[in-house]
Amino acid sequence: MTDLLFATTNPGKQREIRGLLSGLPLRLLFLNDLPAVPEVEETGATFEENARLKARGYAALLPGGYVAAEDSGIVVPALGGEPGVYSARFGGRPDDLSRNELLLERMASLDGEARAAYYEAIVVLMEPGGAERLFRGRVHGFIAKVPEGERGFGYDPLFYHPSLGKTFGRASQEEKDRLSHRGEAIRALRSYLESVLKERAPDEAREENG
Ligand code: ITT
Repeated sequence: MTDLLFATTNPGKQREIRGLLSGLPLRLLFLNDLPAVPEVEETGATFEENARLKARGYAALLPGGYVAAEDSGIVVPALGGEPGVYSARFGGRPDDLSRNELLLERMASLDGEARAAYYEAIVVLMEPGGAERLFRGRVHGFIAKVPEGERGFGYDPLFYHPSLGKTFGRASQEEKDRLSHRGEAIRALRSYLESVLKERAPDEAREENG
């Protein structure tokens, strides 16, 4: 079975990606499944640049297999796009709880439409032949005034989705996957992989049968 290395160490992402890719005829690996590897620095100014940096930087770890990386974050237009690409290290704060506190502090004087926010995810896939493919997802919502719920990870207790009528922190995994930036991007990756694996399958079967 072909390997797909999804180059992330974030446990929340890993859990969601595993669920969204389940059942594919691929062996899914994460960075923690490999011996210690040097971290690729995320020096890009956009999610797309960082996703490409990570996918290219980790591609050599798995010659002959697929390597994917995702860069994502939450964007608040009223804060000039913050936290954006700095979502994982917003204000230098060390954990989700204190980053959420900082976001609430920064938004203390904002109401209504000024609390609009979106999550974005960019996934880059490096194919065994060296080709590079990009998949995107975005979900719009608002930053709640207080954290609600303990599900999900990161900014989920603050991310209120209007048609769901609750924060992602209160949503089930199925609800979040259906609506989220990651759900959209990984479903697009999944259908691409399904199509290439289907094309490859007859060739491989011929080769195996001699
Ligand atoms: P990897 O680079 O190893 O994948 P990371 O956490 O550093 O892990 P990013 O640089 O892409 O990944 O940062 C993504 C951050 O954006 C993440 O740490 C959260 O703070 C936030 N984020 C992204 N998607 C989220 C989601 O679905 N729910 C909550 N927060 C999310």
